[in-house]
Amino acid sequence: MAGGGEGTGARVAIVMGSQSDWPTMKCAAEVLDELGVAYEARIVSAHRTPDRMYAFGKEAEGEGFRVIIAGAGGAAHLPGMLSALTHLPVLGVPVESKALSGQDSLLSIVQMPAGVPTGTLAIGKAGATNAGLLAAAILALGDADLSQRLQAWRAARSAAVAERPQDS
Ligand code: RP5
Repeated sequence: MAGGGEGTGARVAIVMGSQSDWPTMKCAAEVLDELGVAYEARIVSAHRTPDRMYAFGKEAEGEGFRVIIAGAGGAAHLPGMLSALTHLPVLGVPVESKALSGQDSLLSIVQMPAGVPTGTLAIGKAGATNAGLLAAAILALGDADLSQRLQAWRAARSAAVAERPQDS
């Protein structure tokens, strides 16, 4: 894992409401690894550990983070609450829930009141991967080397798409 501890220079925080969110949120971590972007992953629950959430939201910028990726499922209040606590950009990932397949997560994250923005990604692993890519794109605005790596990553993805389908 890139980053991995306080004072390591991680610019991206990946936070999630539960250990059970990690298989989804790991997709953000994996793409950041591929792009050489340091991150730190933590469990921060809006409901079960509200004091931890408050402290993280207030201290994130001072810890050196520049972008927060926040994933949660069900009554997914973590991304919006963090948006209320920090001026850093917050990218919300709706984790696919068992009861409502993530529709609850999506609606809990997306409909923020004007003035408290939370970027909202797709439900599940695709959203987590894209949150990682968006975090990298935000950081790349001030990092020419990262911008080059991101463009190369995107170009490689395009090059990997065959022009014609084949029987497997
Ligand atoms: C949310 O409740 C978490 O983000 C998770 O997606 C969901 C279920 O959590 P667990 O009961 O699996 O810990 O707070």
